[in-house]
Amino acid sequence: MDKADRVYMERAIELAKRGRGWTNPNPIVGAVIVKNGRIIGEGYHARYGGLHGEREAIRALTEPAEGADMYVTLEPCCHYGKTPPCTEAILEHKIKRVIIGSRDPNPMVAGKGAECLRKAGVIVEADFLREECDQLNRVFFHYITTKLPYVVMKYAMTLDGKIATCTGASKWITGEEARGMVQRMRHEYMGIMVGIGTVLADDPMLNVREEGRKSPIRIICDSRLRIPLDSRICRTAGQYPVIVACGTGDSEKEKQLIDMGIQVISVPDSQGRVDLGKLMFLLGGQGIDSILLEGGGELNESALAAGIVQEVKVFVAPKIFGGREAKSPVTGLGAALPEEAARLALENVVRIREDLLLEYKVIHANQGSFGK
Ligand code: AOF
Ligand code: ZN
Repeated sequence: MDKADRVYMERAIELAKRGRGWTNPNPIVGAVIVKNGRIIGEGYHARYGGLHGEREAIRALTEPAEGADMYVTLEPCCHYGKTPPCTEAILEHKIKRVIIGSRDPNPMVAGKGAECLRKAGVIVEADFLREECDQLNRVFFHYITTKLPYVVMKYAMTLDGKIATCTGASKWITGEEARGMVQRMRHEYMGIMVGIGTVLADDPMLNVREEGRKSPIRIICDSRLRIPLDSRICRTAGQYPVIVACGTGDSEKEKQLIDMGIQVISVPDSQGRVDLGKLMFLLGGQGIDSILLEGGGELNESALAAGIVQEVKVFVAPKIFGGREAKSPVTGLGAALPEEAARLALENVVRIREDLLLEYKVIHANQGSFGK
Protein backbone atom coordinates (compact mmCIF):
# COMPACT_ATOMS: atom_id res chain seq x y z
CA MET A 1 0.00 0.00 0.00
CA ASP A 2 1.41 3.39 -0.87
CA LYS A 3 0.73 7.05 -0.29
CA ALA A 4 -2.00 7.20 -2.93
CA ASP A 5 -3.89 4.37 -1.22
CA ARG A 6 -3.81 6.37 1.99
CA VAL A 7 -5.12 9.50 0.27
CA TYR A 8 -8.09 7.62 -1.21
CA MET A 9 -8.98 5.90 2.06
CA GLU A 10 -8.71 9.22 3.88
CA ARG A 11 -11.14 10.63 1.34
CA ALA A 12 -13.52 7.73 2.03
CA ILE A 13 -13.24 8.50 5.76
CA GLU A 14 -14.09 12.16 5.15
CA LEU A 15 -17.12 11.15 3.10
CA ALA A 16 -18.30 8.70 5.76
CA LYS A 17 -18.32 11.50 8.35
CA ARG A 18 -20.97 13.37 6.38
CA GLY A 19 -23.48 10.71 7.41
CA ARG A 20 -22.89 11.29 11.13
CA GLY A 21 -26.11 11.41 13.10
CA TRP A 22 -28.27 10.33 10.15
CA THR A 23 -27.62 6.60 9.85
CA ASN A 24 -28.15 5.30 13.41
CA PRO A 25 -28.39 2.55 14.42
CA ASN A 26 -26.54 1.65 11.23
CA PRO A 27 -22.90 2.56 10.55
CA ILE A 28 -21.46 5.51 8.68
CA VAL A 29 -19.59 4.35 5.58
CA GLY A 30 -17.67 6.11 2.81
CA ALA A 31 -16.42 4.67 -0.49
CA VAL A 32 -14.19 5.89 -3.31
CA ILE A 33 -13.72 4.19 -6.70
CA VAL A 34 -10.42 4.83 -8.46
CA LYS A 35 -9.28 3.97 -11.98
CA ASN A 36 -6.00 4.95 -13.64
CA GLY A 37 -5.13 7.22 -10.74
CA ARG A 38 -8.42 9.15 -10.86
CA ILE A 39 -11.53 9.08 -8.70
CA ILE A 40 -14.40 7.97 -10.94
CA GLY A 41 -17.06 7.63 -8.23
CA GLU A 42 -17.50 8.36 -4.56
CA GLY A 43 -20.29 8.27 -2.04
CA TYR A 44 -21.38 7.66 1.52
CA HIS A 45 -24.25 6.24 3.50
CA ALA A 46 -26.35 9.35 4.00
CA ARG A 47 -29.57 8.21 5.68
CA TYR A 48 -30.80 5.24 7.66
CA GLY A 49 -32.51 2.88 5.24
CA GLY A 50 -30.89 4.49 2.20
CA LEU A 51 -28.25 3.11 -0.16
CA HIS A 52 -25.04 1.87 1.45
CA GLY A 53 -21.83 3.84 0.89
CA GLU A 54 -20.55 1.38 -1.72
CA ARG A 55 -23.72 1.62 -3.80
CA GLU A 56 -23.73 5.41 -3.56
CA ALA A 57 -20.18 5.45 -4.97
CA ILE A 58 -21.24 3.12 -7.76
CA ARG A 59 -24.29 5.25 -8.48
CA ALA A 60 -22.02 8.28 -8.88
CA LEU A 61 -19.69 6.57 -11.39
CA THR A 62 -18.65 8.82 -14.24
CA GLU A 63 -17.29 5.92 -16.31
CA PRO A 64 -17.39 2.08 -16.20
CA ALA A 65 -15.70 0.67 -13.11
CA GLU A 66 -14.28 -2.42 -14.80
CA GLY A 67 -10.78 -3.05 -13.42
CA ALA A 68 -11.08 -0.25 -10.85
CA ASP A 69 -10.18 -0.17 -7.14
CA MET A 70 -12.72 0.54 -4.42
CA TYR A 71 -11.67 2.04 -1.08
CA VAL A 72 -14.35 1.46 1.52
CA THR A 73 -14.24 2.26 5.23
CA LEU A 74 -16.24 -0.86 6.27
CA GLU A 75 -16.31 -4.41 4.95
CA PRO A 76 -19.00 -4.58 2.22
CA CYS A 77 -22.16 -6.42 3.18
CA CYS A 78 -23.17 -9.69 1.58
CA HIS A 79 -26.70 -10.03 2.93
CA TYR A 80 -30.14 -9.01 1.80
CA GLY A 81 -31.32 -6.37 4.28
CA LYS A 82 -33.08 -3.14 3.46
CA THR A 83 -30.94 -3.12 0.33
CA PRO A 84 -29.40 -5.97 -1.74
CA PRO A 85 -25.79 -7.01 -0.93
CA CYS A 86 -23.09 -4.49 -1.83
CA THR A 87 -20.82 -7.39 -2.83
CA GLU A 88 -23.22 -8.08 -5.71
CA ALA A 89 -22.93 -4.54 -7.00
CA ILE A 90 -19.13 -4.68 -6.73
CA LEU A 91 -19.02 -7.91 -8.75
CA GLU A 92 -21.55 -6.68 -11.30
CA HIS A 93 -19.40 -3.64 -11.97
CA LYS A 94 -16.26 -5.80 -12.27
CA ILE A 95 -14.29 -3.89 -9.66
CA LYS A 96 -10.89 -5.58 -9.49
CA ARG A 97 -9.59 -4.68 -6.04
CA VAL A 98 -11.37 -3.74 -2.82
CA ILE A 99 -9.45 -2.05 -0.01
CA ILE A 100 -11.30 -2.34 3.31
CA GLY A 101 -10.81 -0.28 6.49
CA SER A 102 -12.89 -1.81 9.31
CA ARG A 103 -14.10 -5.36 9.67
CA ASP A 104 -17.85 -5.57 10.11
CA PRO A 105 -18.74 -7.21 13.45
CA ASN A 106 -22.36 -7.60 12.32
CA PRO A 107 -22.77 -11.40 12.49
CA MET A 108 -24.62 -11.30 9.15
CA VAL A 109 -21.54 -9.84 7.48
CA ALA A 110 -18.45 -10.52 9.66
CA GLY A 111 -15.75 -11.87 7.35
CA LYS A 112 -18.32 -13.16 4.89
CA GLY A 113 -18.34 -9.98 2.82
CA ALA A 114 -14.58 -10.13 2.22
CA GLU A 115 -14.68 -13.87 1.61
CA CYS A 116 -17.46 -13.60 -0.94
CA LEU A 117 -15.43 -11.06 -2.92
CA ARG A 118 -12.23 -13.13 -2.73
CA LYS A 119 -14.04 -16.25 -3.89
CA ALA A 120 -15.26 -14.35 -6.92
CA GLY A 121 -11.66 -13.40 -7.80
CA VAL A 122 -11.58 -9.86 -6.42
CA ILE A 123 -8.31 -8.79 -4.75
CA VAL A 124 -9.22 -7.85 -1.18
CA GLU A 125 -6.89 -5.87 1.08
CA ALA A 126 -8.27 -5.78 4.61
CA ASP A 127 -7.46 -3.68 7.70
CA PHE A 128 -6.14 -0.69 5.75
CA LEU A 129 -6.18 2.40 8.06
CA ARG A 130 -8.28 0.20 10.27
CA GLU A 131 -7.79 2.23 13.42
CA GLU A 132 -8.97 5.45 11.76
CA CYS A 133 -11.92 3.66 10.20
CA ASP A 134 -12.84 1.92 13.47
CA GLN A 135 -13.05 5.33 15.14
CA LEU A 136 -15.93 6.24 12.83
CA ASN A 137 -18.20 3.50 14.07
CA ARG A 138 -17.55 3.05 17.77
CA VAL A 139 -21.25 3.33 18.42
CA PHE A 140 -22.23 0.83 15.74
CA PHE A 141 -19.62 -1.72 16.82
CA HIS A 142 -20.77 -1.51 20.43
CA TYR A 143 -24.45 -1.66 19.59
CA ILE A 144 -24.33 -4.45 17.02
CA THR A 145 -22.39 -6.70 19.41
CA THR A 146 -24.19 -5.88 22.71
CA LYS A 147 -27.59 -4.51 21.61
CA LEU A 148 -27.08 -1.89 24.33
CA PRO A 149 -26.79 1.85 23.71
CA TYR A 150 -23.32 3.43 23.67
CA VAL A 151 -23.46 5.97 26.48
CA VAL A 152 -21.34 9.12 26.56
CA MET A 153 -21.37 11.20 29.72
CA LYS A 154 -20.84 14.87 28.97
CA TYR A 155 -20.50 17.83 31.28
CA ALA A 156 -18.95 21.28 31.45
CA MET A 157 -17.19 22.41 34.60
CA THR A 158 -14.99 25.15 35.95
CA LEU A 159 -11.37 24.63 36.94
CA ASP A 160 -12.52 23.87 40.48
CA GLY A 161 -14.89 21.19 39.25
CA LYS A 162 -18.19 23.05 39.56
CA ILE A 163 -21.11 22.77 37.16
CA ALA A 164 -23.05 25.67 38.75
CA THR A 165 -22.43 28.46 41.24
CA CYS A 166 -23.54 28.28 44.87
CA THR A 167 -26.90 29.80 43.83
CA GLY A 168 -27.38 27.12 41.14
CA ALA A 169 -26.69 29.45 38.20
CA SER A 170 -24.97 27.67 35.31
CA LYS A 171 -25.38 29.92 32.27
CA TRP A 172 -22.76 29.88 31.03
CA ILE A 173 -19.71 27.91 32.02
CA THR A 174 -17.95 27.43 28.70
CA GLY A 175 -17.70 29.85 25.77
CA GLU A 176 -19.92 30.10 22.73
CA GLU A 177 -17.83 27.83 20.52
CA ALA A 178 -17.72 24.99 23.01
CA ARG A 179 -21.48 25.32 23.42
CA GLY A 180 -21.94 25.15 19.67
CA MET A 181 -19.89 21.97 19.73
CA VAL A 182 -22.30 20.45 22.26
CA GLN A 183 -25.20 21.25 19.93
CA ARG A 184 -23.45 19.41 17.10
CA MET A 185 -22.60 16.55 19.46
CA ARG A 186 -26.27 16.09 20.39
CA HIS A 187 -27.14 15.54 16.75
CA GLU A 188 -24.90 12.45 16.66
CA TYR A 189 -26.74 10.53 19.36
CA MET A 190 -30.14 8.91 19.14
CA GLY A 191 -30.96 9.77 22.73
CA ILE A 192 -30.13 12.45 25.25
CA MET A 193 -30.63 11.57 28.90
CA VAL A 194 -30.89 13.66 32.08
CA GLY A 195 -32.13 13.15 35.61
CA ILE A 196 -35.31 14.71 36.97
CA GLY A 197 -33.23 17.09 39.13
CA THR A 198 -31.95 18.80 35.98
CA VAL A 199 -35.49 19.15 34.59
CA LEU A 200 -36.75 20.66 37.87
CA ALA A 201 -33.79 23.02 38.19
CA ASP A 202 -33.34 24.23 34.59
CA ASP A 203 -36.52 23.34 32.68
CA PRO A 204 -34.33 22.51 29.64
CA MET A 205 -35.48 21.73 26.09
CA LEU A 206 -32.61 19.32 25.30
CA ASN A 207 -33.07 19.75 21.59
CA VAL A 208 -30.72 20.79 18.80
CA ARG A 209 -31.22 24.37 17.80
CA GLU A 210 -29.09 24.31 14.65
CA GLU A 211 -30.64 24.25 11.21
CA GLY A 212 -30.18 21.00 9.25
CA ARG A 213 -29.52 18.86 12.31
CA LYS A 214 -31.80 16.46 14.05
CA SER A 215 -32.77 16.36 17.71
CA PRO A 216 -32.33 13.24 19.80
CA ILE A 217 -35.06 11.45 21.74
CA ARG A 218 -35.19 13.00 25.21
CA ILE A 219 -34.95 10.46 28.00
CA ILE A 220 -35.70 11.56 31.57
CA CYS A 221 -34.81 9.38 34.56
CA ASP A 222 -37.51 10.22 37.05
CA SER A 223 -37.86 7.57 39.78
CA ARG A 224 -41.04 8.99 41.31
CA LEU A 225 -42.56 10.65 38.22
CA ARG A 226 -42.06 14.19 39.50
CA ILE A 227 -41.79 15.73 36.03
CA PRO A 228 -44.12 18.76 35.82
CA LEU A 229 -46.73 18.44 33.08
CA ASP A 230 -46.06 22.06 32.18
CA SER A 231 -42.28 21.61 31.85
CA ARG A 232 -40.90 22.55 28.44
CA ILE A 233 -40.00 18.89 27.84
CA CYS A 234 -43.59 17.73 28.36
CA ARG A 235 -45.12 20.60 26.45
CA THR A 236 -43.01 19.88 23.39
CA ALA A 237 -43.42 16.08 23.47
CA GLY A 238 -45.40 16.18 20.24
CA GLN A 239 -42.52 17.85 18.39
CA TYR A 240 -39.53 16.10 19.95
CA PRO A 241 -40.08 12.60 21.38
CA VAL A 242 -39.80 12.04 25.14
CA ILE A 243 -39.29 8.87 27.16
CA VAL A 244 -39.74 9.06 30.94
CA ALA A 245 -38.14 6.20 32.88
CA CYS A 246 -39.49 5.67 36.37
CA GLY A 247 -39.14 3.31 39.31
CA THR A 248 -42.22 2.93 41.43
CA GLY A 249 -44.73 4.61 39.15
CA ASP A 250 -47.91 6.50 39.80
CA SER A 251 -50.58 5.26 37.46
CA GLU A 252 -52.53 8.56 37.36
CA LYS A 253 -49.45 10.62 36.46
CA GLU A 254 -48.32 7.92 34.07
CA LYS A 255 -51.62 8.16 32.24
CA GLN A 256 -51.38 11.94 31.99
CA LEU A 257 -47.90 11.66 30.49
CA ILE A 258 -48.97 8.99 28.04
CA ASP A 259 -51.89 11.22 26.98
CA MET A 260 -49.34 13.90 26.14
CA GLY A 261 -47.59 11.47 23.80
CA ILE A 262 -44.79 10.56 26.21
CA GLN A 263 -43.55 6.99 26.50
CA VAL A 264 -43.30 5.87 30.13
CA ILE A 265 -40.99 2.97 30.99
CA SER A 266 -41.21 1.54 34.48
CA VAL A 267 -37.98 -0.21 35.50
CA PRO A 268 -37.74 -0.25 39.31
CA ASP A 269 -34.65 -1.51 41.10
CA SER A 270 -34.84 -2.99 44.60
CA GLN A 271 -35.13 0.52 46.09
CA GLY A 272 -37.81 1.67 43.68
CA ARG A 273 -35.37 3.82 41.69
CA VAL A 274 -34.68 3.50 37.97
CA ASP A 275 -32.69 0.36 37.19
CA LEU A 276 -30.30 1.81 34.62
CA GLY A 277 -29.05 -1.55 33.37
CA LYS A 278 -32.58 -2.70 32.59
CA LEU A 279 -33.41 0.67 31.06
CA MET A 280 -30.44 0.39 28.69
CA PHE A 281 -31.55 -3.10 27.72
CA LEU A 282 -35.04 -1.85 26.87
CA LEU A 283 -33.82 1.26 25.02
CA GLY A 284 -31.38 -0.89 23.03
CA GLY A 285 -34.31 -3.14 22.15
CA GLN A 286 -36.13 -0.11 20.75
CA GLY A 287 -33.23 0.55 18.39
CA ILE A 288 -31.61 3.35 20.42
CA ASP A 289 -27.91 2.80 19.80
CA SER A 290 -26.41 5.85 21.50
CA ILE A 291 -27.14 8.19 24.39
CA LEU A 292 -25.57 11.45 25.43
CA LEU A 293 -25.85 11.64 29.21
CA GLU A 294 -26.01 15.26 30.34
CA GLY A 295 -26.30 14.90 34.13
CA GLY A 296 -27.05 15.84 36.77
CA GLY A 297 -24.62 14.65 39.36
CA GLU A 298 -26.84 11.99 40.92
CA LEU A 299 -27.66 10.34 37.62
CA ASN A 300 -24.03 10.58 36.48
CA GLU A 301 -22.90 8.73 39.59
CA SER A 302 -25.58 6.07 39.27
CA ALA A 303 -24.72 5.59 35.60
CA LEU A 304 -21.02 5.11 36.36
CA ALA A 305 -21.82 2.75 39.22
CA ALA A 306 -24.18 0.76 36.99
CA GLY A 307 -21.38 0.35 34.42
CA ILE A 308 -23.45 1.71 31.53
CA VAL A 309 -21.05 4.53 30.51
CA GLN A 310 -18.53 3.97 27.70
CA GLU A 311 -17.04 7.45 27.33
CA VAL A 312 -16.76 10.69 29.28
CA LYS A 313 -16.38 14.07 27.57
CA VAL A 314 -15.52 16.96 29.86
CA PHE A 315 -15.43 20.61 28.88
CA VAL A 316 -13.24 22.63 31.23
CA ALA A 317 -13.68 26.40 31.39
CA PRO A 318 -10.97 28.75 32.69
CA LYS A 319 -13.12 29.93 35.61
CA ILE A 320 -13.28 29.20 39.32
CA PHE A 321 -16.67 29.40 41.04
CA GLY A 322 -15.74 28.27 44.54
CA GLY A 323 -18.54 27.72 47.05
CA ARG A 324 -19.14 24.80 49.36
CA GLU A 325 -22.65 24.35 48.04
CA ALA A 326 -21.80 24.71 44.37
CA LYS A 327 -22.68 21.55 42.45
CA SER A 328 -20.15 19.15 40.99
CA PRO A 329 -20.64 16.84 38.00
CA VAL A 330 -20.71 13.52 39.84
CA THR A 331 -22.31 13.37 43.29
CA GLY A 332 -24.15 10.47 44.98
CA LEU A 333 -22.14 8.65 47.63
CA GLY A 334 -18.97 8.32 45.58
CA ALA A 335 -15.88 6.27 46.24
CA ALA A 336 -14.64 5.82 49.79
CA LEU A 337 -11.03 5.23 48.78
CA PRO A 338 -8.95 6.46 45.82
CA GLU A 339 -8.49 2.89 44.62
CA GLU A 340 -12.25 2.57 44.32
CA ALA A 341 -12.46 5.42 41.81
CA ALA A 342 -14.01 5.04 38.39
CA ARG A 343 -11.00 4.59 36.06
CA LEU A 344 -10.72 6.29 32.70
CA ALA A 345 -8.16 6.49 29.90
CA LEU A 346 -7.44 9.84 28.26
CA GLU A 347 -7.95 9.63 24.51
CA ASN A 348 -8.01 13.18 23.28
CA VAL A 349 -7.45 16.78 24.32
CA VAL A 350 -9.00 19.53 22.20
CA ARG A 351 -8.52 23.22 22.75
CA ILE A 352 -11.60 25.32 21.88
CA ARG A 353 -10.46 28.91 22.32
CA GLU A 354 -10.07 29.27 26.10
CA ASP A 355 -11.92 26.04 26.92
CA LEU A 356 -10.67 22.48 26.85
CA LEU A 357 -12.46 19.31 25.79
CA LEU A 358 -11.06 16.20 27.43
CA GLU A 359 -12.21 12.89 26.00
CA TYR A 360 -11.92 9.68 27.98
CA LYS A 361 -12.80 6.05 27.58
CA VAL A 362 -14.19 4.33 30.68
CA ILE A 363 -12.05 1.39 31.76
CA HIS A 364 -13.50 0.37 35.11
CA ALA A 365 -16.62 2.15 36.17
CA ASN A 366 -18.01 0.08 38.95
CA GLN A 367 -14.99 -1.21 40.80
CA GLY A 368 -14.81 -1.54 44.57
CA SER A 369 -17.55 0.28 46.39
CA PHE A 370 -17.83 3.17 43.92
CA GLY A 371 -21.36 4.43 44.06
CA LYS A 372 -22.48 1.82 46.52
C1 AOF B 1 -25.30 0.62 6.28
N1 AOF B 1 -24.67 1.45 5.43
O1 AOF B 1 -23.07 1.93 3.96
C2 AOF B 1 -23.06 -0.19 4.93
C3 AOF B 1 -23.70 -1.07 5.84
O2 AOF B 1 -30.22 -2.69 7.31
P1 AOF B 1 -29.45 -2.73 6.03
O3 AOF B 1 -29.96 -3.66 5.04
O4 AOF B 1 -29.25 -1.34 5.49
O5 AOF B 1 -28.01 -3.32 6.41
C4 AOF B 1 -27.33 -2.81 7.48
C5 AOF B 1 -26.02 -3.56 7.67
O6 AOF B 1 -25.23 -3.51 6.49
C6 AOF B 1 -25.19 -2.91 8.74
O7 AOF B 1 -25.49 -3.43 10.01
C7 AOF B 1 -23.78 -3.26 8.33
O8 AOF B 1 -23.42 -4.51 8.85
C8 AOF B 1 -23.84 -3.41 6.81
N2 AOF B 1 -23.19 -2.31 6.06
N3 AOF B 1 -24.81 -0.61 6.49
O9 AOF B 1 -26.30 0.99 6.88
C9 AOF B 1 -23.58 1.12 4.74
N4 AOF B 1 -21.98 -0.57 4.24
ZN1 ZN C 1 -23.92 -2.89 1.94
